[in-house]
Amino acid sequence: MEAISTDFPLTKEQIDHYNKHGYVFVRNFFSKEELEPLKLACEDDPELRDSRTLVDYGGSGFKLSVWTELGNSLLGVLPRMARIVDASEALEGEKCYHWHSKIVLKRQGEGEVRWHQGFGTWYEDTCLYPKMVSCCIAVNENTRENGCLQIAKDSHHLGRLDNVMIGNSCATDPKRLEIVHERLEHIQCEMQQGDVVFFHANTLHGSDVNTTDSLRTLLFCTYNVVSNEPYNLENQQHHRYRPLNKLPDSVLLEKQYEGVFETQQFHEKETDNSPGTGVGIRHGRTTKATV
Ligand SMILES: O=C(O)CCC(=O)C(=O)O
Ligand SMILES: [Fe+2]
Repeated sequence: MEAISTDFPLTKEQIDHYNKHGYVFVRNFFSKEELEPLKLACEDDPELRDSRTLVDYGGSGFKLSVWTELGNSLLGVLPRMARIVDASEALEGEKCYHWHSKIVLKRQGEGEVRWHQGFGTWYEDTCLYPKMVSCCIAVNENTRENGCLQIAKDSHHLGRLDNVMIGNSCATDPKRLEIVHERLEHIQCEMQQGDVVFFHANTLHGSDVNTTDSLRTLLFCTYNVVSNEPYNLENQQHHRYRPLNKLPDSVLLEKQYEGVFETQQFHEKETDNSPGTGVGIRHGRTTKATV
């Protein structure tokens, strides 16, 4: 059988930009037709089958739905598309597996995401290297007003920064963050439906509240390199290596999936994560608070 690969690989300039600055935008990576069923399903059920977990920093916080299982729903098919897997492997320079995916949907008044690095959490998952890449897909238009993702340019060169617990979650140490914000350029990831931004595990990012009355829907697909599987697999339900069987780029247009998220298995919703229980949500994973 012929190996499946994308017809639209990233260019050398795009890969160089990612390595230099810790992120790269690829406009129109997905077409509107490919993403419209997901956009409509999110509008129809913004609670995503009651799968959203609240990350509560004491303010509005934000809510996310996380999954690792890649079944036959649109949410299971999309992270396996050659277009996105080949791009992630080109950026990491190694074979990758699916770490997890999540939808961060912001309704009006929701969505403060304190600044953090993905590797803050994934380090705790016992990965040795920050060799993960996230592809953030604008499922609908993401603007400053509705709380688009924000990135600190070149911050992946800082290494892993310490975290502090705030509310039921963790965020980058505010003292160091202040200096980072003074010195590093701040990128507002405004995107049209179908645009994506890939960013590195150590790239600092956060976002503001959605001040509009429409939704802000962002889909994250995160990949780890195969050689960087967590070294401690005890209690590791979700992040073990599993072979990633790529699908042709055409699967979304040809609607080769069964429903959008009706059958999707999400990670269990956290129930007792109130501050003081000693349990903190680490952006998609519950762990003992360490700070
Ligand atoms: O949706 C956003 O704006 C950022 C969310 C995020 O960084 C996360 O869930 O780890
Ligand atoms: Fe994040």
